[in-house]
Amino acid sequence: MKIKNVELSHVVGVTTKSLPHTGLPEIAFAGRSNVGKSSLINALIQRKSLARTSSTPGKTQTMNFYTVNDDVCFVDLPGYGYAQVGIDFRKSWGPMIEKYLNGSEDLRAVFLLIDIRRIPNQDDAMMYNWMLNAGVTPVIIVTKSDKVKRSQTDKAIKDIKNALNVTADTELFLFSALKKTGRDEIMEKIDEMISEGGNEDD
Ligand SMILES: Nc1nc2c(ncn2[C@@H]2O[C@H](COP(=O)(O)OP(=O)(O)OP(=O)(O)O)[C@@H](O)[C@H]2O)c(=O)[nH]1
Ligand SMILES: [Mg+2]
Repeated sequence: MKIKNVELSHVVGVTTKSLPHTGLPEIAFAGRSNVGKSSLINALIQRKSLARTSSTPGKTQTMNFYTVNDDVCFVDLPGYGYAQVGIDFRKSWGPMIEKYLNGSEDLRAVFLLIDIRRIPNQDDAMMYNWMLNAGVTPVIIVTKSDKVKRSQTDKAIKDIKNALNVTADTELFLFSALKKTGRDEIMEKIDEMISEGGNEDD
């Protein structure tokens, strides 16, 4: 997919009453705070900082919908698991994200991001198992691959797969926002998912 135009088309906060109906295939980006969700979206859409990133965890506090070429919508979700974010926010995000994940008619896939240096925790496992149960295509993106030596990459991936107990058909991509490793492969996967869209009921 060639990126022609990108627009922040919807912002959903905890007080937003109804979810947007984009009518486009949606791909949501989930994962712990600071794992690199917004950075991955920027790399995919080839914009330096349309999705706001920060070295302080808890930057994204709303669900931000980025419409790409009127073909697909990327949904940047607030990260989970960061205690410093006000407790009220944390309480309300759970239901907000859950409502979206369970209620969106257009959700095509969820990309679960895992930091290459961290063993997935309970929240990650819950997210992954939710995807399997909901019948949403799970894709794992191992982020910040530039942070470990190449000789340690295979072991890190193996540990992540083991901790999540991944199924054989779960796809996994290695990604670095710094080096853009994996960007084109992930985009190809997205293209594939979008074009498969019409045959869901087969
Ligand atoms: N070295 C390196 N740093 C990265 C990479 N991806 C993201 N970062 C850094 O990690 C920090 C967090 O990135 P974000 O993209 O804001 O993370 P997020 O998951 O959107 O965080 P929240 O919105 O707080 O949930 C930033 O300082 C990024 O520059 C990467 O591939 N390599
Ligand atoms: Mg973010």
